[in-house]
Amino acid sequence: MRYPNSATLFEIAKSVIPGGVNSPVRAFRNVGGDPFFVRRAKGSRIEDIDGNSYIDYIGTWGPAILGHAPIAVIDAVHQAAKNGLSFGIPNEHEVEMAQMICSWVPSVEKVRMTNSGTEATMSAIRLARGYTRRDKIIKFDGCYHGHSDSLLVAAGSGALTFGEPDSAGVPASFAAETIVLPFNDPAAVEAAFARWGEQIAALILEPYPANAGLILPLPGYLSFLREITERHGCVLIFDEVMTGFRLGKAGVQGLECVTPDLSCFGKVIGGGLPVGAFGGKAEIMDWLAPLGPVYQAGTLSGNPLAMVAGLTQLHELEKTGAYEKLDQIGAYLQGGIEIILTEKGIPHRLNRVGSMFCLFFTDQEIINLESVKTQDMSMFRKLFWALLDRGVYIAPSPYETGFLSLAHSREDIDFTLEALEQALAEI
Ligand code: KE4
Repeated sequence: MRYPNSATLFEIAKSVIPGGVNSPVRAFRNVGGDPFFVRRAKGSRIEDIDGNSYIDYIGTWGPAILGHAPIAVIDAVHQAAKNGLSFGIPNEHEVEMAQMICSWVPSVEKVRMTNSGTEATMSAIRLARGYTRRDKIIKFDGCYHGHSDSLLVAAGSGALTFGEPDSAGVPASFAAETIVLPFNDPAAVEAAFARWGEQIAALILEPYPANAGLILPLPGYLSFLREITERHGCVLIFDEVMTGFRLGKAGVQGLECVTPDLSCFGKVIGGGLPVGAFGGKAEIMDWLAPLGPVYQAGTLSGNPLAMVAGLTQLHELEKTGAYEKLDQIGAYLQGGIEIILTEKGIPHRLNRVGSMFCLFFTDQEIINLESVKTQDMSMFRKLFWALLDRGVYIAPSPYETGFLSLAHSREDIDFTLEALEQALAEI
């Protein structure tokens, strides 16, 4: 069925889908106005049903690291689909995926596939609670780990976008087991362990928080978290749903040489199809059913199409220089933006690691959620629309992180920088 334009389709969507979207951040509520509807995507570009084309700096929130619709992934999924769409029976592709994750991420001795990042983090928390027989968990203000009840407390991403970091519907008794601390504040962590030490099952974090914009840990902070959790018998969980396989073969834990007990993954390992995974020490993972008493399951977990899509994508990333290329194109974008904003005397912080970046209109150092909130939101909203009008699509919220892909060319970056110059002149 073809619709005349996004505006008409959005009205229809709102009549049958809450808010017209299947995930809140897509609703453009933080920037005002209505979302467009996409018709197709290829490489670094997306096209909407209104005939507009944009350079895409979201990449479906992380999975499209090769760019959209990479032919190798399309072909592999097409071939696999001919053998069946889902089995609910062990299949070779899920074993190959598990072997690949264990091979790329040294801290992962065993791994279980899920169908989303939310399932991965929810399951990792349940596993840590079962393994330690403790109930409390620590998370950090602004970190987003999906929408499971225990973790939808002071969350980032879409929750933060709507200023509702604590969702309705989460029983106070659940939220009471979640201790929320400011990021990059060792004293706060020390105090929490001094008060609840032996009750804390797990400490979970995005090692590079990217759901309140991109925040980087202060030097030594991740090692400090590793030491204090070790000291208290607390399971350290790195949520690398976004950073895993994006910032290098071993994600942040590879860059920082800090080894968590459990890790969560998603996005890139599904090649755009629904996926999640959690893994780590076999001693902990073996507490999962059917071996152990911690139940966890999923009809489509390890399904052949998501596994084949993810495996094909990872094999492409294994090719020489893939991560170096991502870093180079990221540096080219960062350098260009810095020159423009510095020349115009616009206060800003631009955080970037490899192909992940985030621009904040503030002169404050970005070290935690509070510093993120000092940014000029109005300036961001104006820039979002001015860039969209010029064919550049950035995240519709200042609490998100931008992504580059191997399909982004220097010409795309030059086009983007020109659009930025013009946009800043307008707003
Ligand atoms: P999903 O359940 O959306 O697959 O994954 C949840 C999740 C867990 N952990 C981290 C670090 C994540 O970034 C996410 C999901 N990321 C957001 C983007 N900020 C998904 C976008 C959306 O909610 O629509």
